[in-house]
Amino acid sequence: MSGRRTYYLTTPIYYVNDVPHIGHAYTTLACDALSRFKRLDGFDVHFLTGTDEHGQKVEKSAAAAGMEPQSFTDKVSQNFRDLARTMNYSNDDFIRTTEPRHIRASQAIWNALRDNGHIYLGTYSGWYAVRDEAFYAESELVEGPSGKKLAPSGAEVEWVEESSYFFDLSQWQDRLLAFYDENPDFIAPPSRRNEVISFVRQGLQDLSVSRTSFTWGVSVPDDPGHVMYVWLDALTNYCTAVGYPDTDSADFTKWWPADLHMVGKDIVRFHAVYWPAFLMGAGLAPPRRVFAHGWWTNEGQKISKSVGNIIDPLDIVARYGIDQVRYFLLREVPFGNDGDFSHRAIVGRINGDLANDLGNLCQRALSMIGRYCDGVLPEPGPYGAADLALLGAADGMIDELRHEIDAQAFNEMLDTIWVVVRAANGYVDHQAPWKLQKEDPARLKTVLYVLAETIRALGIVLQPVMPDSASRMLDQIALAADRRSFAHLGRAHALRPGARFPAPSGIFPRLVEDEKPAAKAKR
Ligand code: ME8
Repeated sequence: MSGRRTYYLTTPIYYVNDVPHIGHAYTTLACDALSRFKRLDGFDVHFLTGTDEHGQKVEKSAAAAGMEPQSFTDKVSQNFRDLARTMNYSNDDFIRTTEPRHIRASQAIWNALRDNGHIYLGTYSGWYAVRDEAFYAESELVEGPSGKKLAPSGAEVEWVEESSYFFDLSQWQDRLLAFYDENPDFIAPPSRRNEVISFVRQGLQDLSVSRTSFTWGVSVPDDPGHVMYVWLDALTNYCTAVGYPDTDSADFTKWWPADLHMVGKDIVRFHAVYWPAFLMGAGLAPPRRVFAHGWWTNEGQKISKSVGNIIDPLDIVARYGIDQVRYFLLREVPFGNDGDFSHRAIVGRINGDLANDLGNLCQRALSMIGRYCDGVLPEPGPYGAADLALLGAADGMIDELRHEIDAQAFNEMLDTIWVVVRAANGYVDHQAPWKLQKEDPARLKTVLYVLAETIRALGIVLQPVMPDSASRMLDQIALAADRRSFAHLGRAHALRPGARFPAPSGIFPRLVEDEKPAAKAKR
């Protein structure tokens, strides 16, 4: 474990042109699980999310809605805050790029870049995709079905010719390549790292960082006819939130550089190429790591408003339950890969992993303690090999989990936990407490105690992914709230025999596959 005990992590700030969907929910969920894990592991965590409210795309969406950009962004930004509540996110801050603290920080980073000689005035003529808020070289464009030029993302491009300030990105190729070389963990997973390195190796062009053909943005200091390029403004949010431009402040020195920027693979270039160059240009340290996860499709199709197949996280939470959705999203797909959302798959996970494996384990063990021991945790006798094996596996999980969370391998983390869940179910089958009850009451006590201890370890390590259900598991073994951190894992903090457990109740109900969807959640 590293000596550093603070952890600063961020989600992308989401555009307010649209309502939140499963993709946005996913990135923030991953950060939430990571934040909760680190807090339980004794870290001081700062978890940031928020909304990206400037730029041409938002300006156009506001106009289409017949609203002023500010009132439009106020309204849509609120949807993202509501999502945070529904999904049980534990973010410490929610930043909006229209806030005064952020406008101040964006102008300050501009000034730092200009003072350090990295910004000059010129004219931009080239291709721009409003949907991506990105400039593209002619060579990157592809021809769409109707003969129109498209960005590699499929977004339409338009020709832009206007006065613009530029950032001298072309000067950063060697420094960036050296930085990637010295920091092999900076970009993950490796496929994204290779993609970024080959993009930078091909050579970089200076980047247009201001626009004059619209006004919805942060004004360029000393030249208010220009607004800052929305990505320079947006990326700066990560610094704003921890006190930039007050670089000597307690907050900034405590949290910067960020430990992790979590993003989707669509925006890796902005985070792993432009952002470290901007930061170094402004005399600031680059973040420690950028993880670019994969893309969710819906029943095999790309999720898009025009296809009309957007998955509203509020709907699936109302239908399946919050922790069930949280578990599914983190368990189903190796983090970093693309994944497909299907109702069949989520029902399969809920019935298989949650109801059959974990739910059944808790239900069997706790109802036997209720029935055979009047709900009082029995005193164990001497442990045999099978008992020690299960207790050892439960205690031993945490080192592996730490390693997996630092690699953002959420699905592997859940696999590691499920190895113990399955071992515990196998232990119940082998030990057959229902027989011991008649044949060997002393041994029965040991077996039930070992199971309660295993449930304690499982409940503690499941809190980051399924906070409500895990805390209900721990309530059922009467574990005090102040004994639920990772520091309380292990035999030294074991449950006290004689503790009285409440009457057990099922935590993970089985779903019937053709069950009707529950009523739509209210926003
Ligand atoms: O890009 N699958 O905002 P955005 C997985 N404002 N993740 C998905 C997804 C999908 N189908 N769709 C979206 C922006 N995401 C900028 C960011 S940061 C300084 C500025 C997630 O609203 C994923 O994290 O388009 C992706 O990177 C992000 O939403 C894009 O959100």
